[in-house]
Amino acid sequence: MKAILKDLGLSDVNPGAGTGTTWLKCGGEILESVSPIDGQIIGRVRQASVADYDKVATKASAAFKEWRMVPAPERGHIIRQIGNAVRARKQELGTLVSLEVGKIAAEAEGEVQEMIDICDFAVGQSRMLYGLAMHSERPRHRMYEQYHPLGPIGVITAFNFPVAVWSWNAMVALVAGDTVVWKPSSKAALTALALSKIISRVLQENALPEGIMNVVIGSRNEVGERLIADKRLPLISATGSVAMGRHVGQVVASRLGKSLLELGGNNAVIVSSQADLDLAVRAILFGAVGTAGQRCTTIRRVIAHKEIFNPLSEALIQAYKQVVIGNPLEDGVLMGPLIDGQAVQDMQKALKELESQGGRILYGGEILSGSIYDAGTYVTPCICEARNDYPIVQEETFAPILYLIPYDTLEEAIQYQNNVPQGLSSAIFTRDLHESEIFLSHMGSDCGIANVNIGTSGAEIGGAFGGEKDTGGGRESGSDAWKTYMRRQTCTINWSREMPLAQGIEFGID
Ligand code: UN1
Repeated sequence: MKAILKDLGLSDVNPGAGTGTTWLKCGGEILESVSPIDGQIIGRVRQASVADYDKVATKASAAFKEWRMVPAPERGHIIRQIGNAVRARKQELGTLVSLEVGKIAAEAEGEVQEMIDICDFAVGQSRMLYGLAMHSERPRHRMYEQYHPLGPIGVITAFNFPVAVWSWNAMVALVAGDTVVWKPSSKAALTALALSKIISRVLQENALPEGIMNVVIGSRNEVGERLIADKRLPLISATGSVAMGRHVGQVVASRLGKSLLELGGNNAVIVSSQADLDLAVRAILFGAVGTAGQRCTTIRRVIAHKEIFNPLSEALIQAYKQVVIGNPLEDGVLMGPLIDGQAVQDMQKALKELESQGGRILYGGEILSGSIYDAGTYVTPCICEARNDYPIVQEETFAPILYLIPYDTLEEAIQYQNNVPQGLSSAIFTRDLHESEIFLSHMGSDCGIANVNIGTSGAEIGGAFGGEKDTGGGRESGSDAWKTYMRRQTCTINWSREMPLAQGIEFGID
């Protein structure tokens, strides 16, 4: 462990604020990064105070003036180097992610791969920051739109994707000509520092000024509040719970800033009587148990046709029984610990509520004890029978709890699927074209992501990622999500020697 930390440039106590090239002597309290695998302290961070945050934001504002003048393809050239540097450290970064948040190695490296992929995407985007050209209604006029860099951007990220989700925002913001102030989750502070160090090296090698890529680790109540209220940051992109996003959205809106919110999901898979059940079981296993149920895209509900409800639940229980739970760095382990003791308690509380509301646990849900389990936060993944309208089913519990809900008609299934406050991801398993097209049509899923014959999680970076309703409405990562990180300008140029007005208005003196 020590060797990996050293290799990633981390020491026993690390400064919690940096401007890309300089690390601040921070004035906040010491934060211990505790591994959920065994409760051991991995390293420490001297957190940033509000004053430290202010210094960083000042640097980010100053650097924006320079970074925006670097031609976009040149910015892409820097991002290519960042992507290559991360490629060279993929395994070490993956291990740190496993140690800090408890993901199994394959998934931890998978999210580092997401960062590498978004870097490649951003390099390509650097030559494709296109605006449209329109035909003016006035003679000898030219009209077009262009996209300019927006400013220093605030990025708040959650513990569960400490590499990928930040990079979707940060790499796209960088290519857009923005500077970034990143406030990562305190539960994944070391991963954030390791990434920041990799990027610092690239920025330094290219003799770029400080303030382009900044990180601030500090308390949510002080540093977080200051960041979201900071008028210098025209856009705040925040990933996390609905409650957090509601607050961030309100504070940012009150200063008329822009916010990009990627909040909770309550993702369902409809399994039709026409489904390939084997395919469905494999997808549900990964979607519900992967990352120990701590993805915003985790499958939380399976809405199963009555005809296949019993065989499907039997097959899922058999599959769940084979899940090896343990140290996420060991071969063969499919599920690591939950992030912390609070998450274990939240899961237990949700299961109690389910039972009091009339639901039934079919498999799992225990807290594991004995040997390695005692020092960590391990549970067995859980399958329950439930109804969609139970209050607990309407909520996102960030744990591996899967609710099985029977349905009769596709119309009813879609109604259940949509009848929750959240709207992130959704899927249908069917071999019937008619059913899948209904699901994808405007009378179908109301989510930001809708899949056929694949699960709800594991989205590719090339698509726009995000969801509707309480999920917040933001879109990040691929497609045209880059536009959120830029300001659009409509330009009209008169190359005639006349002054015609739009709408044919005559106005003036002879
Ligand atoms: C999240 O949980 O916040 O689609 C993001 C997925 C991953 C990202 C999840 N690519 O599951």
